[in-house]
Amino acid sequence: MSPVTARNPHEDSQDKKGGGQTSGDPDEPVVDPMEGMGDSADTPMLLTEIDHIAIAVDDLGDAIDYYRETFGAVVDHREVVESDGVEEALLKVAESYIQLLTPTRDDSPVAKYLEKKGPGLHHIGYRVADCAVALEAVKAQGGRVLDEKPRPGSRGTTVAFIHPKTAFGTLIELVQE
Ligand code: CMX
Ligand code: CO
Repeated sequence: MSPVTARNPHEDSQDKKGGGQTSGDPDEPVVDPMEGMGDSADTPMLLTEIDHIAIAVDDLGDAIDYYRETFGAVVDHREVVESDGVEEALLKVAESYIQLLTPTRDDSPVAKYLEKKGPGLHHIGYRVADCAVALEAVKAQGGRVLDEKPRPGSRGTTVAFIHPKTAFGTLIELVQE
């Protein structure tokens, strides 16, 4: 029998060693192969797709060239979001986007990020059916949010950002198309 089917995840096991995935080393912690695998009956799945992966860059043109020349990925949408102090270029990958992000002014949060960390992964946008519902779900779980209410994002979306502190260090954006 495979390790995944070997044990009932709901059992209050005194004998986890019998079913968990181990190397046989008695000192190694037992891994529950079913952990996180959809046994939470009361939490509906709110994420419908990866909307975008945002990458902070110093020079938007250089980054666009890199993606075109290396991967043949081309710009699908370009927009300045003045209220956020950023310019974005969206490159479509299947139903998701790579969002190349650059600051439009010195006090932009993305300028601060680049100064501190240099170019790189900035945030992940998870697509949701209803941004307000997803945001309330985050708050109900004690998650800290950066946007108390959904607000306009780029290309006519409605978005809200979640504080990375309560999201395992990742800046998360909820995106409703
Ligand atoms: N990764 C991890 N942590 C980050 C982070 C990142 N990329 N960016 C910010 N943080 C941290 C900060 O260090 C700060 O931590 P502390 O509270 O511990 O000091 C915290 O997150 C809050 O950051 P902030 O910049 O001080 O908070 P603001 O409320 O001023 O701004 C946010 C929050 C998310 C709006 C801003 O940081 C940002 O990223 N703006 C750009 C938004 C954007 O991409 N707009 C494009 C349009 C939207 C879209 O459609 O994608
Ligand atoms: Co984004």
